[in-house]
Amino acid sequence: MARSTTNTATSGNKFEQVAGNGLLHRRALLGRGVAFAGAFGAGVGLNATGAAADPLTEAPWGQQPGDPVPAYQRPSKFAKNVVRTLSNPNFEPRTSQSRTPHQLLDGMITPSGLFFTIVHDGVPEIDPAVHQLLVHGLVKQPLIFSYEALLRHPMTSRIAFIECGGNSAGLFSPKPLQTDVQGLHGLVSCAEWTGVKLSTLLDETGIDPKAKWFTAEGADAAHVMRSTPLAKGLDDAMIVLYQNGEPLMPGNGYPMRLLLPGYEGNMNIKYVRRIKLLPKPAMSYWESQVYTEPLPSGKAYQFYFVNEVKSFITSPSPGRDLHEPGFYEISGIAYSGKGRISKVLVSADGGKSWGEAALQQPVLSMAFTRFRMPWQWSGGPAMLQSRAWDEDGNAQPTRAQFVAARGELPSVPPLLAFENHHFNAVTSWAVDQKGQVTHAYA
Ligand SMILES: Nc1nc2c(c(=O)[nH]1)N[C@H]1C(S)=C(S)[C@@H](COP(=O)(O)O)O[C@H]1N2
Ligand SMILES: [Mo]
Repeated sequence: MARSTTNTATSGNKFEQVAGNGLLHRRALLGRGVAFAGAFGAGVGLNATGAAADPLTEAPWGQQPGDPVPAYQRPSKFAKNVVRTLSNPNFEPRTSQSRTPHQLLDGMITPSGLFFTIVHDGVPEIDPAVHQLLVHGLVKQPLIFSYEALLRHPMTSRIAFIECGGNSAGLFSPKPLQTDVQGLHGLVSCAEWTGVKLSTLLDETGIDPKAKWFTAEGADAAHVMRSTPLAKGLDDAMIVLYQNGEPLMPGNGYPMRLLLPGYEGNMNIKYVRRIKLLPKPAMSYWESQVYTEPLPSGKAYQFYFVNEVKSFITSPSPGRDLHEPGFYEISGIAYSGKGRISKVLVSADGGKSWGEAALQQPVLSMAFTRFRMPWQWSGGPAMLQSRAWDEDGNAQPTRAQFVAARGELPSVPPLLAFENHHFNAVTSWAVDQKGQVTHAYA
């Protein structure tokens, strides 16, 4: 059986190069099978007689019946490394984070079991028959909603990402931390959420015109509480009951959570038990002590709500090395808390030249957008970067622009430290001649 590594992509000159170091025009992705023949290296041809015997030889799984399907299916044992990493596996009394393995996933939806989690005081085991949601404060008529009562309300669904303000905090380090996408950017995920719009519940309670803000508070021991402008509450805030079509996972807020599309993670209160309308922010511990940052200017970075436009390449990436020169698809995730992604540029030469990536449809507001870029790796050193723009006109900053505005830490911080929040600058992956991929600052 012949293994074809012929490089038709360059020898036939079938693909238009759009930027330096082998970036090809995105139209090369439009299913041109003939042009791609042999370009993948791993494509295996038939032997001289055309016999296709080998792939059809019966393996053990073709010779006897398999196992019954369990009531709730788990991934194949051969995909057992596609799991979250846990920051606090021994469950010491502190915050626990679990990080999404983006380098091993594709598409725009994060499976419920791999959605990142941050729990400040463990995962509560909440009985939905007992849990209640109180809506009070500056309302005309305070109301209590049971889980059952919410299930009888009109529901809506939307796809939205949630990102912890501390995601990518490791990139504040003056030296690039050597870890994978999961370690650097694993505190963001995207799901389909279904629930009752907060505006529907506030229609029932009525609103006192003095109300300008609301607080949301969780029923777990941490009782995380944050203040949000009421305008956001009346716009697209949702009391979520379902995640990717199934009841919320315990780590993500079962039986109900607040979703504030595009607003930083900790405002999306899980296990929500109270919504209280107020004339001004509550200045809770969580917003005045925790999610407030000193800026180089001496001012405080506080009440920043929106997760700014951001992107990163998930493949190739550290741990997903290249094994031989030839064609590769560069793939990654882009998102913005300010709307749809309008454009993603990719560079293979550390930002000297850029080509426009293909955006996988659908491109939705405040959701992950998968981008794809065809690349002909010559076998030489490369520096891969992605940079995103959103429909609101915001550009993802380069690292130099970001450090000038926000500063970097004087020493290497622990990977999961939250000293600094809202890192959204360009990430760079260095590819060496062996095809090994490492984190770099270009
Ligand atoms: N009640 C409650 N809500 C909470 C938290 C918590 O510990 N308890 N963690 C917050 C933080 S810091 C983040 S980033 C998001 C994470 O949501 P997820 O765990 O569903 O990904 O939930 C927020 N809401
Ligand atoms: Mo967070």
